[in-house]
Amino acid sequence: MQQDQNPDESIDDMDQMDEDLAIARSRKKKHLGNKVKPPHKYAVILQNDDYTPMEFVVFVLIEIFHHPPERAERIMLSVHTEGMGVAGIYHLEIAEEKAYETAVEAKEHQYPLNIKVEKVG
Ligand code: TYC
Repeated sequence: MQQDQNPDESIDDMDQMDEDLAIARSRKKKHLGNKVKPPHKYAVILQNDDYTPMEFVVFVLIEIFHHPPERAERIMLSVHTEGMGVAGIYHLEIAEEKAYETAVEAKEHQYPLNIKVEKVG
């Protein structure tokens, strides 16, 4: 049976392919490492206080952060007992928008609810 390549050439080809693959992978890595970084995420953090009603915090977590009622209740209670907690994690503009909306709503009711936006990681 005749082969169109001798075995030695075939091994050379394989070596070349391995080398090409290694180069392609290293280029891809460099590309990802240097240029295409995923955007940072930001946590909207609620702080506990003694005056903002629990129902209001739950309302904000449902209406502004779109949590289902049971989770909103859980987050609020965790902020109440732990001192602070994460309402949600978003890209910067969305995080700031939600923090602003929450602050406006709290101010309208004259509640001292404190909200921060913090970079994650
Ligand atoms: N500690 C408040 C109370 O007892 C409730 C509360 C929860 C306030 C979370 C702020 O971010 C907060 N009424």
